[in-house]
Amino acid sequence: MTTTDTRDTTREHPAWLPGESSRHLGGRRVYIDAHGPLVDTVRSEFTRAMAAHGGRFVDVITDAEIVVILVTEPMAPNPAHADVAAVREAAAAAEASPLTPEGYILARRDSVTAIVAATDHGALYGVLDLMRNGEPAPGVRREQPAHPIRMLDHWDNMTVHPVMGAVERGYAGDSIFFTDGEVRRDLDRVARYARLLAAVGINRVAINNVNVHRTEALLLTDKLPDVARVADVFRSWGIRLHLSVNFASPVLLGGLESADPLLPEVAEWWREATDRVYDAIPDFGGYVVKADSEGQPGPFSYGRSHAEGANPLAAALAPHDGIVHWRAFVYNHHQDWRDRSTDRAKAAFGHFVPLDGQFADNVVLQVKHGPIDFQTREPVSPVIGALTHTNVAVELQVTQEYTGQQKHVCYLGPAWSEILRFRFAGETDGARPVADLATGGFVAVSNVGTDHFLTGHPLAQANLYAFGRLSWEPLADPLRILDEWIGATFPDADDHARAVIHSILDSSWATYEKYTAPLGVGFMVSSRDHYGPDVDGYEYSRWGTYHFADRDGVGVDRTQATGTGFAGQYPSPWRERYESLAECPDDLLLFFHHVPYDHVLKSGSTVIQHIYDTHTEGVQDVLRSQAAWAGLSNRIDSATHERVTTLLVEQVRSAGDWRDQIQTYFFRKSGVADATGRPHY
Ligand code: GCV
Repeated sequence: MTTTDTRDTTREHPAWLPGESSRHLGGRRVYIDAHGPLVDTVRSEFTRAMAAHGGRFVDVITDAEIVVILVTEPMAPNPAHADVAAVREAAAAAEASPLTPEGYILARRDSVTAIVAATDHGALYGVLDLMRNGEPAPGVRREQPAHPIRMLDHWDNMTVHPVMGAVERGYAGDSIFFTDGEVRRDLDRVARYARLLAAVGINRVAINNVNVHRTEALLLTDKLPDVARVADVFRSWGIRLHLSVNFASPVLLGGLESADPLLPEVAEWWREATDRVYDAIPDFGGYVVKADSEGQPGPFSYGRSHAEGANPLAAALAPHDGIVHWRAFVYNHHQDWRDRSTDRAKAAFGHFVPLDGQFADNVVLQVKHGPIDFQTREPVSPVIGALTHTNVAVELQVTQEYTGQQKHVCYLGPAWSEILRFRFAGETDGARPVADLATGGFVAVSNVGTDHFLTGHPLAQANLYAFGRLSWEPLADPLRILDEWIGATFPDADDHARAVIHSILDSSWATYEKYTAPLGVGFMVSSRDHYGPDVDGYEYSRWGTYHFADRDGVGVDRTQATGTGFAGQYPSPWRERYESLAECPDDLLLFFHHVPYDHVLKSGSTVIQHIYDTHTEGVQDVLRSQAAWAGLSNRIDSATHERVTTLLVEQVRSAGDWRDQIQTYFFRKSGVADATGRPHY
């Protein structure tokens, strides 16, 4: 079955912005008193919208229906501006509490919409808000990002990698940046992607895979002029380009004998290479480094710590305002399954927490949200709570590696929201959520490719949208964000159609969880491609991802009392909660405990009956979604309807496969009959 459409001859789906021009900007009289490179982008959006829908620029503010102005500190009183109520109110709000560089105020009064910002970046974001959401409600609304770093990482390869393809863990066609070992000549699609990203507040993009193979290593040197072309495209949308680099670059590219980070010639190589990057790309964002992880080289080869490894790269970037994103995904991937003392979940804490305070100021430690690997359900990584003198970015995965690979509907906004709201100190007054601990911002792995819908599954666009919006406003309600996305993406859909789309997506993560690995135990996926069930697929492997099911019970004992001790990496009260069988939340029970099948959950069900029931329910949920979607056939565009219809057939098949294999596996292991009398194989 073909689930992606990589024809480049047709324009891709417009997603949450109108493809060519915004009808929200057209047909209006527009006054712009602002300047800067990003205001040029704003002006050209208005020009295109006016060509398509009418409207014109005016010279006198009192003639305007849309006003875009920059305010400075202190604000120069401009009597003409003060005559327009929307402007007056927006400017007063800006004066009362100064705008941050990317912030803006939207005000609407007497048929005039005013966008007031302090920089061209803020003005761009204000106009993009208007394009996405249409006219604001009467009144004054202030928007500003919670954090200045809101970034997407691409795992794109330049050549089709024999195992991983064009995009590692990509499910939406080929790379939009690279083809045949080169940067694409035609970057129109990148420009449209950049516009979409800016509209949800993304301001940094790393364009190549963190697994940096030989060809991709050259992006840092020989291929720089081509990288600069991509950076030019992103720049007009206020997005800085980053590169993933190979830690051994001084050897691979520079011909040095060693990449030992403490050797002066190695530090010098990084400085010179970095200076050349900035000659080509003055606003270059920095490096992403996966070191000593899954075969990538790193400082361990030279007996150096990760801080010693990161700091010379940081020193090379610092004079240019660049950042090193250093990934904390470091663990032993040659584990012996017989060895019960090693626990992959504990690895990152062990490597990085002792180094707290040793990283340079422009190093951001990029920590996956959970201690294992983007599973459907994991506890929040304790590393995020433990580092108090290191910049930490929370890494999420928009590409659905373990959550249905953009063949299954799985809206991840609610999952990310739980992570961002998690409080290591418990529910006490003043306890800070993860959203506040992310001093290095938010990063996610993108889900985009050359597919017509950008994301393979049209409804997977909602995940890209939600990541952007949550990185701007981490405590926003993910279901409100979902409705925003539906409104912007299906502008012509009636209320019924919008409600149906909402109902299919809102609980789709919970549904996916029901029919896959139970109660937080994780994996149970095919080890070949991480798609579909294979309960023992990783059970005797070297990757450290086990469930330990036997005839009596299932789960990983990570307690301090009798298990690996991982629970002890949390501060109180979570350390005690996770340790205690009675207090551990049901949805993480098998992540922390090995329990007998007749263990009674807080829900009142036994573990085995929960497994039987949820797997049946999960498939029923998908069947309901399928029926609901079928009812939309004449209510939304036919291309989207057809693609989702095809994918739902696959989701129903795959969910049924999961249900049958999981139920059968546990029935055979435990010998416990299903209390409802359901037959198992
Ligand atoms: C880019 C998981 C994925 C790998 C990925 C790795 C990482 O192990 O399966 O494909 O590599 O995470 O995040 O570096």
